[in-house]
Amino acid sequence: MLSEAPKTALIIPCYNEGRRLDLPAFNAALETYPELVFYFVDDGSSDNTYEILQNLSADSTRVKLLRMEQNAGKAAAVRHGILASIKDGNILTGYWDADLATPLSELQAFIIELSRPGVEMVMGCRLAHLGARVRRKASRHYLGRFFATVVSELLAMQVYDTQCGAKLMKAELAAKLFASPFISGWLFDVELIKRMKEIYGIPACETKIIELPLRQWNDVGGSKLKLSKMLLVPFVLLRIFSSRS
Ligand SMILES: Nc1nc2c(ncn2[C@@H]2O[C@H](COP(=O)(O)OP(=O)(O)O)[C@@H](O)[C@H]2O)c(=O)[nH]1
Ligand SMILES: [Mg+2]
Repeated sequence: MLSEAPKTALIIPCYNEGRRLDLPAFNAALETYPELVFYFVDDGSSDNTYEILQNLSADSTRVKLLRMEQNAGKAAAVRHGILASIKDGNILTGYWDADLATPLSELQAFIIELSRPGVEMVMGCRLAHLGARVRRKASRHYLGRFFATVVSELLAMQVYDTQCGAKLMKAELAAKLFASPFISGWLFDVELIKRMKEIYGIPACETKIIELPLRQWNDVGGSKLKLSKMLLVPFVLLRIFSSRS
């Protein structure tokens, strides 16, 4: 643990996560990181997600609970939480998938990277390598690698993994990147990098953004990403890259 960790917010978007939320893991992280505040955003869930989160937030002042009246998609839910976390004066803010596919034990490495001069955004990177435990189904891995290669060509930047659901950044940067709504519901990570490139240019982005190879990443079952959404990827990318944000 860092001795002087900055006030850090993690937005946890939750859509029908009642069966996947690992409450002990979230509570353990609150003990490990005294400066950490969770912002859970219930995105119009139709299961008992909101009730579970109400109980969790009743037990800690460092668990905030936000709610979208209707299901608005991951991008809108994350944006809602990020804007609230900036208003509350957090120094670092970011988002983390509710299924904890990236375990919260990885967070410390993100915070350490952000303490290095010039670093403004840290993105988890699912790079399977010796010494790490990164396991993905072969189909998701190859689809993911194909997608990442196309996106890095479109961005003209060597990004290895835009879609990992664990990202942390300086709140000052987040205020710029999340200022306006996103085109896409769940490819907004690509839009974030595109926005950053438009603000700072490629050379600066290559030092301000760090991809952090995770030591552990688990392919948690129960993904809500449906094949129908995957088939729309080319069209969504076309919209993203033909627009100016
Ligand atoms: N707000 C919101 N979050 C969603 C939606 N669908 C998925 N999520 C959240 O996005 C994160 C990743 O979702 P998951 O189903 O694990 O996707 P995958 O691991 O990328 O296949 C989780 O925190 C989900 O609760 C949605 O429609 N709205
Ligand atoms: Mg997942």
